[in-house]
Amino acid sequence: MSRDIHLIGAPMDYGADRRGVDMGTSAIRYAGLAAALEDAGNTCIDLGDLPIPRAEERDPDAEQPSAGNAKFLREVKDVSTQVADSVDATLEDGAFPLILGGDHSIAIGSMAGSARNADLGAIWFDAHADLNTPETSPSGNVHGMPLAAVLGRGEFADYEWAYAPRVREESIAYVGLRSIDDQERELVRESEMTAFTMSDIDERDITAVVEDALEVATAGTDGIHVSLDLDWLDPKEAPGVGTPVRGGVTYREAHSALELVSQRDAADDILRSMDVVEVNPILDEQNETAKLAAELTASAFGKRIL
Ligand code: B3U
Ligand code: MN
Ligand code: MN
Repeated sequence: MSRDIHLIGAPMDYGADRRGVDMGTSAIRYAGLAAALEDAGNTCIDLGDLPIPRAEERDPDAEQPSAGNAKFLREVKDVSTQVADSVDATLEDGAFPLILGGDHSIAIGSMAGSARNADLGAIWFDAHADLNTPETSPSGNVHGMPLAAVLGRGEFADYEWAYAPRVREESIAYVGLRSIDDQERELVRESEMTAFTMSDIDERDITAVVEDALEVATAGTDGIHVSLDLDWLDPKEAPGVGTPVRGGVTYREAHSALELVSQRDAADDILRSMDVVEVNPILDEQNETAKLAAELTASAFGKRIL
């Protein structure tokens, strides 16, 4: 499936604890993403970065909307709205929105925009469940909450910029979970989402797990969102992330997973939007994690060895 891809940069770090993830958009571009996508048979237009004020420029006295323990909610709202509008406009143009982060809070806007005019499934490639609400979050960092936000859980039910009613829990599949907070574990267990942990990958292998995840996300939906958090990979492969967790997927497993997504897309035209998040160049080694992000994205868009 050859696609007209529009790159949307979201240099966002208000959702994470550590500075530097805002530079992920530049690092992934520098790693050759656009050329890799074109080599794989797509066209690619870079829409540039959305205007997101740097932490140093914000007004610390400005009032924040109340949402328990969620930090920088005003900034998150602004960025989510910008991302959602840009994703929606790209889809209206008949192009494919590929959003570069930035921390994982940008997925609120990616999914909210992608689900404005469609029933949207999702595959969440991540070490973390990202299902905390402001009430359960141990950190207050919104990058640990994007799924709760689009599902309208807790206080997010009142935020029209976050809650995306056309994303249903039963159409979301996690792949590769291995770090979940205590209260969040209960939320995942009680939810209608399908959660494939690293143990499932150990037992069944990546192919079987990703095929099942594709079934979950495509059944009864108009298309799927793929959210690729680079901390999904083992830190040996992807050191440049803010919250590394040992025991992640290998380089080969990661490519294999995204190739499966691409093969299914070639057959059934399932992909609607994708984001690539949590690359932190300050913590990276020689831009390796950004290069990996670019390579894996190319695999999702048709790159093959032969
Ligand atoms: N679950 C923790 C940690 C975390 C979530 N996502 C990332 N880290 N990248 C939290 O803060 O909610
Ligand atoms: Mn995440
Ligand atoms: Mn993560």
